[in-house]
Amino acid sequence: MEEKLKKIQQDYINKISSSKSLKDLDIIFIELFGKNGEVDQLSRQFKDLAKEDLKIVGSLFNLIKQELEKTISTKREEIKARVYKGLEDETFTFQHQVLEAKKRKGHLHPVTQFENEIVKLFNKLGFVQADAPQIDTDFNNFEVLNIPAEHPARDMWDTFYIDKSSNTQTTNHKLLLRTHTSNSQIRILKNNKPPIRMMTLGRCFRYENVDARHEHTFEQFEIVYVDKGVSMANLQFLSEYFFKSILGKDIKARLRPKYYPFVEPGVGIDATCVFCKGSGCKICGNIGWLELAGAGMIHPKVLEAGGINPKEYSGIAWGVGPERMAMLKYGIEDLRLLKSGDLNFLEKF
Ligand code: FA5
Repeated sequence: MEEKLKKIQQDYINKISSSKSLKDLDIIFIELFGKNGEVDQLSRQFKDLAKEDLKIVGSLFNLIKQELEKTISTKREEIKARVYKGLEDETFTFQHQVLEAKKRKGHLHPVTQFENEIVKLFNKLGFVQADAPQIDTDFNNFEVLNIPAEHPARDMWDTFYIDKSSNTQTTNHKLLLRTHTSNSQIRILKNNKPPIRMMTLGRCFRYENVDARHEHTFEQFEIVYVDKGVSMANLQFLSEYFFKSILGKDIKARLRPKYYPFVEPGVGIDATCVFCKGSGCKICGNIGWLELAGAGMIHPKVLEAGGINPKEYSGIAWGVGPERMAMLKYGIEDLRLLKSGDLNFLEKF
């Protein structure tokens, strides 16, 4: 009986130490201590033993039983610790995989892609980027551009004003969300000497009746070109260069008189309608042309405000809506889709 006990002890110590999972240990525990298990069967044989033998075997039996129970419980803790650490590793791997998947699928917003294309195009002609703030003074956005308070042109560019109590800047001028990138003009003129070839890109805001072609928050791209002898011919050339490069070689530019207080003369610039190629359709209102930009010769008063002598230099300024152009380039029927955050739409680009 003693030998049998010692064999069981040795066999099960080996089995326990080589087990790999909590499930393995559960099986071993049942084999040993379950109903009809090794311990149960041995104890049933005790009744056949002599009293002296029972004393020896009984205490050995208890010792071995306790040892096996303890070995199982130690092994159980060891396996648990390993599993938890493995789980941490697995969670890390999972998070890593999610990040990798995101990296693979992400791409630039279609308007950003389009704007990068425009910037590259004008870089080629020597234009460099200038910056202007989205929150600006009434002075930079309107007054210096020949649009004093109460000027009727302000009605076209109503915007959102910043509450005076939250104005932490040291200016007495009203602060507002800029209505156009033309707020860059005075900064460009003041900070640079002719010849000047600069461009500004960014977000603008208007108190707008939102519809398929108008957003309250939208992008503009603007160029300022000042040198001796700059004329409307340069404007015509740059407009056509721009439209042909972006929308196709068969697209022409047309200048139409339009009033902007900060240019003289001022023009609206139309491109041949990309949908009907000029023959007239529903989208262009049967005109064959679509207005894409506003532009003109920089007003002498604005040049002077920027410290440039209008008798020596002349300049053109030109502002376009990249989202309106993207609508034409990609055949998007509603401008609002671009800022909708709708992935079904955005993933098409
Ligand atoms: C201006 O904003 C002038 N600052 C342009 C300019 C620059 C004139 C330099 C002279 C010299 P206008 O309001 O027309 O002009 O806007 C210019 C372009 O911005 C429009 O042709 C259109 O493409 C885009 N745009 C204007 N309002 C919106 C709007 N609410 N949503 C989307 N795009 C708009």
